Amino acid sequence: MSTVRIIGTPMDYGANRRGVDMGPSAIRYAGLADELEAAGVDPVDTGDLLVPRAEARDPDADPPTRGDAKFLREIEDVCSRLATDVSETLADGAFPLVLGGDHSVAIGSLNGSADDADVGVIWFDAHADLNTPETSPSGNVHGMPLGAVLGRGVFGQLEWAHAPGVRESSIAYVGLRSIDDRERELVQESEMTAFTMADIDERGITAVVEDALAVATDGTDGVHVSLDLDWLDPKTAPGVGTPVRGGVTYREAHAALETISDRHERDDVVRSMDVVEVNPILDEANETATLAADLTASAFGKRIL
Ligand code: EXY
Ligand code: MN
Ligand code: MN
Ligand code: MN
Repeated sequence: MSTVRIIGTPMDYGANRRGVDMGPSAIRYAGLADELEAAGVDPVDTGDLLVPRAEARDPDADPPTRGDAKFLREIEDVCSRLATDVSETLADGAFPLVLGGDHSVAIGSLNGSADDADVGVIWFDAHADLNTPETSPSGNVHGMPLGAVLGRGVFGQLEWAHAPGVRESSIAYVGLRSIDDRERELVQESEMTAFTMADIDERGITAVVEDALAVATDGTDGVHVSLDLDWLDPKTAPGVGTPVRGGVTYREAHAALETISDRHERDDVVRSMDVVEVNPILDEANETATLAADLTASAFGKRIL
């Protein structure tokens, strides 16, 4: 039985709304470990990474905005430690499952996963998350993790952020529907593959995810799956900070993660995963965290029969 190491990363420095730091607790409370056991894996919860409270920041210290990225120093501190935990988990032969936290935690997960490997990425998200401090309209780093790992803009000089083992041509978006104007150009000019909601409407989720798997496995040592809960329609996943209408349904989301796990069972292709942007303050009776736990179990092989 394979061991899944759960690494909680209760960080909200990258988001524009507070509360996403409670995501790891909410997902655990929703029964993640039991769900994973039922899926046939051995979950080992390593607890939460220490994330200093924003309120404990010394008000006389340098301002938290560096360039046009808010809390970049704090995010560097957390992501550097997370990268070490993820790469050690892989070296121990276990599977790192990172619970966010806002999506900037993926800078740490991907730097850890691609520490010593070429890693493909499947990015389930309403958003492209490809900004840099130079292009971001908000300064929120949760809109920048892919820009960071690709070493775009100022991130090219930041070793903790840039992950050279992640190549543009090995990244596939699934479910895009909210892109800034500048980001649209960046996606179109890039070598990334972008499957939008329109592609899912036209072709169906299973065919799209199979194509995304083909992109992310081609010439790589394995795949990182990044699941942003705002990928789903807000009617199904209300507890997120940046909801966008027109997302995937409950069934489409399950079918997507089941497609990933079917492929993984055949070829052992998935090496790491993060589940991010669950905001319990904005949720309805832990519905979004419960969905996050459920979808994660589907990714690890839970089935109806
Ligand atoms: N593109 C916008 C920005 O960069 O501010 C919104 C980003 C939202 C990111 C969410 C978590 O996926
Ligand atoms: Mn995101
Ligand atoms: Mn998003
Ligand atoms: Mn790096």
